[in-house]
Amino acid sequence: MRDIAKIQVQEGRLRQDLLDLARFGEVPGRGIMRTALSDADLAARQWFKERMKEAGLEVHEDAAANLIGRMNPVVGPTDGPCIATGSHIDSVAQGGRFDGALGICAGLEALRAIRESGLLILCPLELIVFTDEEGSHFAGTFGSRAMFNLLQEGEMERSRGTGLPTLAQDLNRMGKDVEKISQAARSPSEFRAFLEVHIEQGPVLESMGTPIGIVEGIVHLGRYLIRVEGKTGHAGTTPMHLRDDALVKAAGIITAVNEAVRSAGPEIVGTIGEFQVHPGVINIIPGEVEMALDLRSIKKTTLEAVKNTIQEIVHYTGNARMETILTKGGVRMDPGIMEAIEISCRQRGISFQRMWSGAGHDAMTFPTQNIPTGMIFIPCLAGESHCPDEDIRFEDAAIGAQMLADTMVSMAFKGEK
Ligand code: HGY
Ligand code: MN
Ligand code: MN
Repeated sequence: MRDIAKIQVQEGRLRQDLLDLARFGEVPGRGIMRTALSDADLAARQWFKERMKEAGLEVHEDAAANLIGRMNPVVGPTDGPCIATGSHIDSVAQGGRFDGALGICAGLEALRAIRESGLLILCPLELIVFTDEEGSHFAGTFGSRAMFNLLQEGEMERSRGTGLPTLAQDLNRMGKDVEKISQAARSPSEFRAFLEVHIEQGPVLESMGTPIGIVEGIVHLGRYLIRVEGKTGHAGTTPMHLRDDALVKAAGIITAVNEAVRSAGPEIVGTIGEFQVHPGVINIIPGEVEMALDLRSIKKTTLEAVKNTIQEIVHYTGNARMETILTKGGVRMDPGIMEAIEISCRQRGISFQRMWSGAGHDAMTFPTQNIPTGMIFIPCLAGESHCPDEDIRFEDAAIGAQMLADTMVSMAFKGEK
């Protein structure tokens, strides 16, 4: 009997998990401060580890601090390729309660519901909490890239700015040996499929009144560090014509970047969201500025063209340089998985919308390994995310978890001819 309708997620349980998880790093009025491997993140991980064990998963933490919960089949081989789901528990600074959190809690609820259904699943199912998806240390999607040996040389020793911890420091702090990071690597053949549930982080589903987004692909992302050098000096005694003010030069770059992105049309967005001025003292002329640029486009050619324009702007500014942190994304989701999600929606009478993701996710790592991948979005109220006001409807969260459970099982059954 393979009646997927027997799988029934429980909204109340999922809601409680989401509200309990939101307590870790919650700062009144400033949202969630649970950046990767911070004390709040470590405490949240410990809490979630217990929830996974309570759900009957075998839990371990790999060399990259990814948390992996595995539900082995009750009969048959337990070492076969798995169908996995996962997302992240770390947040951006002053982030929302549901970015990443929804995916891991919906994944936990889906696995609980599958187990409770009594359906005979003959392949292992996994729930993975990936380390540092948001890139608060450096490039982001660290855990999923470590899982497939996609780390860049030296990236664990890099940070996003003077005085900020590196991943190596934070991994050492939690007792990991970064020399052994390669032990986190897994073969793509260990995975039959990967699925991620996530909040849309945009306004489309909410404006359409549609509870489910079936993601077709994830945009190309480029992240760059721009450094501008000037000359520190006394703010009172240095005449204006003798100054080399790094902040004034950086301001020119920011304005030119904004114009370059806007003039390239609606298919690209660009953001300078991180900015450090040194020494950053009221009576010293700024000697150095570090800023991080984030470019995204559905078209790689558009992103490359704008990146090259910005590279020239930086070059002609004088004593300024731009380095690429990482380029990623530009992946398509698996048609078979999109179809399976669609079938689940139709069977449950849930309306859906196919769409692209402007946000990056760990789900963009798996297609690079030819692992069939799918993403399920649920609406964000007012389309808001990466801010304290990020909010959802818990019934939408339950629908997302239900579609995930149904799809994971239909994928498992599909493989069992
Ligand atoms: O930046 C992003 O797109 C994601 O929220 N990490
Ligand atoms: Mn995010
Ligand atoms: Mn996210």
